[in-house]
Amino acid sequence: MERLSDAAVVSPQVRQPGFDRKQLTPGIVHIGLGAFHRAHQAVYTQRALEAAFGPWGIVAVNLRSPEPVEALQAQDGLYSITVRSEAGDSSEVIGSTVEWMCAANDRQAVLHALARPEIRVVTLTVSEKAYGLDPVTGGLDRAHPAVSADLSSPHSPIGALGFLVEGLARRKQAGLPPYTVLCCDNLPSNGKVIRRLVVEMASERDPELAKWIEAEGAFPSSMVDRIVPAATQETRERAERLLGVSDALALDTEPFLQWVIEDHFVDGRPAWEAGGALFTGNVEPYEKMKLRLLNGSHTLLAHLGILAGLEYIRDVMAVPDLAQKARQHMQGVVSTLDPVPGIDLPAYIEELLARFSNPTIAHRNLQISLDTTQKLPQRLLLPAVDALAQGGDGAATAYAVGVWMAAVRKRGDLDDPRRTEVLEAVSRMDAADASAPFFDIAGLFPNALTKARPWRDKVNQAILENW
Ligand code: CS2
Repeated sequence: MERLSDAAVVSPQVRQPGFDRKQLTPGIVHIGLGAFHRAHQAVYTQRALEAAFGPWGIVAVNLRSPEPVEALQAQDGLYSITVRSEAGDSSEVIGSTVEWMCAANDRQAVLHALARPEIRVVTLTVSEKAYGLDPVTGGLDRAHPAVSADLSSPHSPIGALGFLVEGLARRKQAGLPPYTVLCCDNLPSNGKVIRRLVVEMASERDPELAKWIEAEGAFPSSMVDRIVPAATQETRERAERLLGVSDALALDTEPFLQWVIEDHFVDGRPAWEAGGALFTGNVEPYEKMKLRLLNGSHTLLAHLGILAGLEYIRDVMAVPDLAQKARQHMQGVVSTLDPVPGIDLPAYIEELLARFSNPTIAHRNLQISLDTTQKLPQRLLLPAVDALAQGGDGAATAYAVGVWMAAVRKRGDLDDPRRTEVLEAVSRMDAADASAPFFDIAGLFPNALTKARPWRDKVNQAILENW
């Protein structure tokens, strides 16, 4: 079968980039060439280029694996997404990517790209664990492998922060303005968090560099949302049928798409609003809403599914009692949210339940359970602290945390950067106070929860229900 490329003839039902790719020049470096980026920021950029063409092509950087980079190379930077719902499937070729590179294979190419004057924005989707954020201090986790490597060899970085800092240093040296750093990972106040980490890393090598970044840089926060399961052989076969050519990077995704961005850029940005992005002065209420309602209940559903031996989120949602637990979770944590401009929270909850139930989206519970120790704070623990501070009992969050503990007890193979510590806690679990060993995992639980006996009793109850 012929492969997707500039020259390939794609089925006429498939939407094509509505701009002249030959005229497209780079303006953005994106770090983290995963499925989420390809079905989110790259799609918004395509819409922006269609509505207001400009120098905003994407240079796609993958930090470690060369695979997606080689696939882009073989396909002239093109790939497809298939938006799936009960109403049917609709495919589109995405062409907003103009260059591609793998940092592990060619570090200098990435550093060179970051220092090019025409690059004005760097976006990131590298996952929560890649930053090296110490959850207790909010600063750098110096024991994080990439952080410690990049602190000791700042000119030959391996991690996301190291590349950001070395790229900024080269720009300062060249008399260029910094690029705007736009974090698109599921962390609260993600712009502020990354700014602090970048400044801290920069100050270790050169306090002047840190001051320049603080004074001249911009790190807008953003809330990103789209459910994009990891692609499978079935995904690629479906794309091949719909496109009439093969696509090694094909993805399935849901129709829903959202991006709320703090409008603070050093030197311009694409017209992402053309794809429906919302620019605002304060992203925090949106981030909190999404992390606590969507991601929090996702973590709950994934572990309920794992306990029940179910493969996908849609399977969990098909069991009325389990779907009801997701609803109860969201209704329980909604009181910890601030009002969100333009959003009706009860309607948002109903929409989430419908999205989770989409029968055409095969989102693996095991995929969502990846790295749960990195996700718990923003999804479940901070909302628990807020609920207790408001005089509530935090029952919803306690239940979800207990279900995670029960799931790791049942399945020792759940992947997590702190898996050794988690398994050590599991080995000491005792029905009398089943959650106790988890509270010894350094820096995981905030003090306010460690001290909250009634909340911990509720966690224990949830574990015993699933013992
Ligand atoms: C999921 C998210 O894997 C996970 O932890 O909760 O990837 C989720 O699908 C996205 O944040 C939706 O926007």
